[in-house]
Amino acid sequence: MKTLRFILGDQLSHSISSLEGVDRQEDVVFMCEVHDEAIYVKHHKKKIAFLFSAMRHFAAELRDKNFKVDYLHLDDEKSHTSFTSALGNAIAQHNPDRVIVTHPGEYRVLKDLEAFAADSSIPIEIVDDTRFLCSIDHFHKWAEGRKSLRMEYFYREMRRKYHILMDGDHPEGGAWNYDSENRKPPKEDLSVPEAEGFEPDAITREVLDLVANRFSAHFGDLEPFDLAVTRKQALTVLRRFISDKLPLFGDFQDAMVQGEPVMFHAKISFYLNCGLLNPKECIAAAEQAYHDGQTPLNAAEGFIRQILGWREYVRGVYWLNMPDYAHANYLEADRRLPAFYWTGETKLNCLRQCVLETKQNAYAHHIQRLMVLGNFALLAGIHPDEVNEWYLLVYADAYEWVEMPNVTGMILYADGGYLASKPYAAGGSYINKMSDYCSQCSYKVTVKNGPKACPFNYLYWDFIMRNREKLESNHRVGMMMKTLDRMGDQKRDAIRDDTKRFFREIGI
Ligand code: FAD
Ligand code: DLZ
Ligand code: SF4
Repeated sequence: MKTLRFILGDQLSHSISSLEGVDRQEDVVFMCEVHDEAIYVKHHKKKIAFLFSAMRHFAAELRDKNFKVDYLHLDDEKSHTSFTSALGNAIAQHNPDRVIVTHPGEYRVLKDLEAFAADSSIPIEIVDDTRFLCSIDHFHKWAEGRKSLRMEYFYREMRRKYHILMDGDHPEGGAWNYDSENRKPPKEDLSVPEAEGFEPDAITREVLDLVANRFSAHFGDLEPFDLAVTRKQALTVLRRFISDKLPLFGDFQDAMVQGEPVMFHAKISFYLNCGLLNPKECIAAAEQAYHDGQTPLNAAEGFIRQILGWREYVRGVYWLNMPDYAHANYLEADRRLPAFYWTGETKLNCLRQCVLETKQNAYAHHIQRLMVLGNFALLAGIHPDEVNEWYLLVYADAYEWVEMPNVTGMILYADGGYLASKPYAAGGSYINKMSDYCSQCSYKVTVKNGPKACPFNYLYWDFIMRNREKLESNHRVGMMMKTLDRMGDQKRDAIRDDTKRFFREIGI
């Protein structure tokens, strides 16, 4: 049976389920660069270049393995604007008996494919994405009947199921989680090993020219470009991380240092999410490093939890709750995103650093995304649509299945506490403890009110006051309510006045 095997840009794995049982003589692998995917949000230039280059390299590897590959370049004369028009054309051209595609990562793409399938004269089979350790069905079953879904319990089940860091029936070392050891502030003399970088080859150069010509109005710096674009290169990044950085990953997981955009993080999300790396091999590499005595348990467990726990969990939450999740706005946040999220032009040094690094690298590490950029969006009450769009387009690892739960659930509390047990809201002292940003800021982190005060300080209390009714039922915020009640009216008025003045100043 002649089969057209449709591979999307984030499915660049040789073991992808849509290739299972492939007949290299008869079947055709179809891949396409389409305009709509690049502009449905105006992705960072580096993100488009990364993905197109990785797609072209992947197609070349398949051809080397004697697959028949039909690859549509964005600048081909016969290029198409959407997946479905490109697919329709490929069916007409190759005349297959059926199409097989692996389940897409985004709800809108799934719906388009389902609509296309309903009108198609040949079967369009959408098969499970077996790269994930928890299938969408399994997550549905796990979630059934639970009032609230907590990542920690899901994670423990996954540890047991795959027997990862287990000592018989018990967690290795006696505890499931070593986060209490993982919150060290940065030391002054901290030396961060250099990350792996790769010279662009001819394929990447061609893509860089294409993106420079076609997407110059998009956010972000296209060059320098040194990302891995093949599986071989991505494996080098993983190996270097395991040997050079993993031992201190846990200790400095929450630390931020000016001029160190990656710290002890792996910077592998780009590769994991488009398929150049497989989550199972990343987990196995970290577990092996622990068993070989090369990395401590708090580091290996902390890293494994991100992939086996958080990554799988947010995907489950996404598919369980779409399409409603996209409209969640529990706190009724309605402000616009400040202009400095695009330019980096702000006196708040922490935000300036995180935005500028995002602009340069299409990357920021987790704590920058969560406790600086995300914390500000939460405290300022930015509308979830604005925040989701920003996160989806600025990061080269962003696909809706992973971006949206992190934004809507984790940073904005827009799902009312479904994903996060409390809002990740913090004043300036948290950022000061975990970074060196404040010593280089024009605001004073120790000052609570007035024009010199760190805006996070009054924004925090204004956020609590504004959302009091909605947060009161959360016992983890209860302490904050008591502190608020002990403040005098004068103090509360000063907080409100500072907040209003600040919002006026930044034009939101
Ligand atoms: P490391 O810190 O080295 O962690 C290793 C891996 O664990 C990551 O590569 C990633 O695959 C996984 N991981 C860690 N935290 C999470 C998490 N919260 N959710 C899912 N996977 C996780 N991650 C994305 O891959 N795409 C996104 O679009 C994305 N958007 C985010 C938006 C916000 C507001 C926040 C707070 C987090 C977001 N994350 C996203 C999660 C996390 O910040 C990134 O995965 C991480 O920064 C990627 O860098 P790394 O590979 O160096 O990660
Ligand atoms: C992000 C992206 C971009 C910019 N371009 C393409 C493309 O031209 N072709 C493609 O197959 N995939 C692209 N992607 C990734 C898709 O948006 C991704 O496959 C879906 O978001 C997953 O459902
Ligand atoms: Fe950010 Fe406030 Fe510190 Fe400035 S003082 S860097 S605004 S936390």
